[in-house]
Amino acid sequence: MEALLAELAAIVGAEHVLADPDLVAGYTTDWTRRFRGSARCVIRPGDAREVSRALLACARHAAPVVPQGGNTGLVGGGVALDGDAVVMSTRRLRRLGPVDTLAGQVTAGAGVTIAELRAHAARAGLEYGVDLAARESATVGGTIATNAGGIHTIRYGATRAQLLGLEAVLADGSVISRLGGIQADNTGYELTQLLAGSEGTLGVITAARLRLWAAEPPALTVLAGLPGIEAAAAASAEVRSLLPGVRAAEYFEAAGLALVRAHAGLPAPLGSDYPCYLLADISAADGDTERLMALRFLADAAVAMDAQARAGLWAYRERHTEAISAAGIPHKLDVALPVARLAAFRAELDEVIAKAGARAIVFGHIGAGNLHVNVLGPDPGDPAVDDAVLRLAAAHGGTISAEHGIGRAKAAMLYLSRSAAEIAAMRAVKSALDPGGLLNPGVLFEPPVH
Ligand code: FAD
Ligand code: 2HG
Ligand code: ZN
Repeated sequence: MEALLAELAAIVGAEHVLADPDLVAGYTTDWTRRFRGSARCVIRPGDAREVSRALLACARHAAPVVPQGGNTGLVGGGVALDGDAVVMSTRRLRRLGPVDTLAGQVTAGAGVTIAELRAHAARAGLEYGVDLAARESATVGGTIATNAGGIHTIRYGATRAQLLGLEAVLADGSVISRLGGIQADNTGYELTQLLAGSEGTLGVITAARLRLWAAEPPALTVLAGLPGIEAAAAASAEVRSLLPGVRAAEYFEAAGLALVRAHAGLPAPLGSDYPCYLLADISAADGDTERLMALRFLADAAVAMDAQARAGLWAYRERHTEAISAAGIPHKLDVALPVARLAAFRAELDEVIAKAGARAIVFGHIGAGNLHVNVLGPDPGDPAVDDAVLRLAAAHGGTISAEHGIGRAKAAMLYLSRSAAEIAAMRAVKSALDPGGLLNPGVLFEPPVH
């Protein structure tokens, strides 16, 4: 152990090797507090060359490596659970290139946060397509590794769709780099996309070349009260069919709203209470506002046009995650369903949750068919409710992870969404690129990986 620490200190500098348990603790507990572990140390390399040399040193000492960005992941993929591992924090990889306005692209280091990237693009009159409530901490590398979705997925796609190339270090220390930003490039396997969503199991991403979009005019935000999820899905579809500029279509329910209001001290958003709510952001062109106001479901709705009022409405949706965490340690089950199955899934979910003696807070990105089922009550170590909810989603033709990934939380249940043939192919890729199982063992696949 001492030998490994000395080697790592020689590579990244002693000040960037953290072994003091108090300092390491922040890197070995996840954002939800459901996953707590320990690590030999945390290292904070400053560039791809240091990442490469550090990976080789860890391999020589048989120390597994857990890549970590902002540690906002919600499936336990970025924290070391057993004390042998080395956490490799990418937060020092903060190079942020000038915005290439001709191509509408930018190169960003893996440790740049989404808030920094979005602000950088905005200064050039452009927009980065991914945004999420964890924006102040979530990193470029972490969002690529999880293929993060977020509030604008229905407008711009998930992180994958923003990705034109990346720089990454593979388990054997080799560096792959495609940061040239060439959009038309048919030269064999698409390694960039292979690493997107790989959750730190195939390589350590050190930088990325990202697509930027033309900034849209300030959006209009609408919050409407509705009688049920079916009505919310129908309202979301109605807005999208009538207006081209829908940037977000989000969903939450009375139980979540009550938690958020109590936690944040917010007033009721509308004159009456409703079972559920649709929050939509619309980049309205001339004439669209009148068409919007004519929509039937807007019987009781708040409409905000200026930034402060819009933020006020968004708080009811965006503060769900923190309000739930303040109430307990949640089981986070992030499913997506065919939109036509949402109502049936939601009705049966109540029975599953009642059987578990738990309570569920349900919200999400309804425009993408994505529901975040947060279950409070069961012990953090008890997977029974996870199993039941994910089985229910699979039975309705849904996926067990819409945007947060598989991580450690769902590795044992990957088979619910992927066939045996697919899992075998995925394991073959893992074994080819990381034959020693150096990177993030236990994430995505249950061990052993061979
Ligand atoms: P981490 O949590 O540090 O790591 C996540 C995974 O990526 C781990 O498996 C880790 O090993 C791997 N990883 C990290 N960096 C690298 C790298 N450089 N190279 C290789 N592997 C790496 N997610 C959504 O999709 N949509 C949302 O709307 C959303 N909202 C959120 C709101 C809140 C309040 C919170 C707390 C989380 C939210 N998340 C959301 C989840 C989380 O923010 C995303 O999963 C995000 O992509 C994680 O980024 P991170 O930098 O924190 O990564
Ligand atoms: C969101 O959409 C995030 O707010 C977090 O994906 C979801 O806390 C959650 O379950
Ligand atoms: Zn989400």
